[in-house]
Amino acid sequence: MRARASAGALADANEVLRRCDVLAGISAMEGGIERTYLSPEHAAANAQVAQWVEAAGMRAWQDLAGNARGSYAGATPEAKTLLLGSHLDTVPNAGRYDGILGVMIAIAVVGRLQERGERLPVALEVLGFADEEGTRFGRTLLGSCAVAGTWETAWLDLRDGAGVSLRDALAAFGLDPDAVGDAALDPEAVRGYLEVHIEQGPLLLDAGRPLGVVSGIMGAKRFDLSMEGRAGHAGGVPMRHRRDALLGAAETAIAVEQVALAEGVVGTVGEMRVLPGAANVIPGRAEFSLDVRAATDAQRDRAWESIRARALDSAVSRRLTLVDTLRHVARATSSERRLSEAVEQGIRAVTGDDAPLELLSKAGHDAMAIASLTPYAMLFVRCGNEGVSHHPDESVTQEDVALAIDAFEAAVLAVGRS
Ligand code: HGY
Ligand code: MN
Ligand code: MN
Repeated sequence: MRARASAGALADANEVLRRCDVLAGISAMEGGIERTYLSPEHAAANAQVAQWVEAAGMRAWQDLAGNARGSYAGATPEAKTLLLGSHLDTVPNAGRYDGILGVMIAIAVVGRLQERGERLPVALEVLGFADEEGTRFGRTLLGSCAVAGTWETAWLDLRDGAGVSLRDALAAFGLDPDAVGDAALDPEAVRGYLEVHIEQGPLLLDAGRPLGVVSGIMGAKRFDLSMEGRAGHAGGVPMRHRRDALLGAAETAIAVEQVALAEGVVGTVGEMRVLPGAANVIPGRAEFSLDVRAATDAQRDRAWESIRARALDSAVSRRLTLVDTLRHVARATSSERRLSEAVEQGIRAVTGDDAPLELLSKAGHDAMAIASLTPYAMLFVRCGNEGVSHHPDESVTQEDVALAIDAFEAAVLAVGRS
């Protein structure tokens, strides 16, 4: 099976990739990509996306949560709305396609309908979600939760690394903190949600496939953990008298890997702070993150219990105090069968692959939040460079993006006309 993209699709892909490069240049980080929720870069990216949204024949606007939006009316005013999109925010030192590619492809597909003057029995709404990663406030999917109707006012008290509350950051961005929840859509008015995203793993690459369909998204929990011991002189305190907080944290990080391998889940300690943080002082305190994910919520929670037990053993043996705080929960979700069949049909049509690869996503996506509002399906695009993501080496090919645009258009038309 050797898929060939059309010349038109290659040109569209070229423009999509160019736009990803433009957005990569809107960054708070010197020499890298970082764009976080309610930052000046968020505002600049939304302004740039609005220009592309209008050029594609949509009404460009920003919703009450700061998501970039594009509205393309259906053939009749009472038409339901099919949601298309992904996210525009990034992790620190990010790749340029995670989230952004999906928004650019959604805009490209609507642009094709506009060029043909085609209206569907559904309206189309492109959403560029403002905070899928949770980089600034630690809780992810804030933009898509607002649209899904699962926004929690308690989140307004979340604070970023500089101590700025989400409430103050929303107000400084020009949004009304108490109105964010009003961004919620009416489930009755929505037809479904389709998202294109890079795979962020090596499976499509290893299988020699440009595209894949997503069966579901792993459930995730994120925790803030701390080990409290006693700081002391790096020379004067005998080894057996120490209550070294870093060693408790390090033993816990090793336990995360061992439990994940034993229980078939994924676990990551991505952040760690050692206090007071001096070469000649025994660490009195270690603060670290834990991200644990699994195909089912029960499996995820069992793994957390195993990890917590190991952390507690380490704390007791080292006379440390362990504190764990749950920071984020996202339940495991499955894509919807008929929407996924439309995505599969799109993949078959453009690649000739009569058995498209189906993948469970270990990465989280806005679709898991939107699943509370309406059913979803996702189209994955092959990642190059061994599937690396959340890294500047994140890569896709023009050919695969061209195939993704054609496949996504086919899926949107199939769902929109059904
Ligand atoms: O963490 C994730 O899986 C996603 O990239 N936010
Ligand atoms: Mn990401
Ligand atoms: Mn993403």
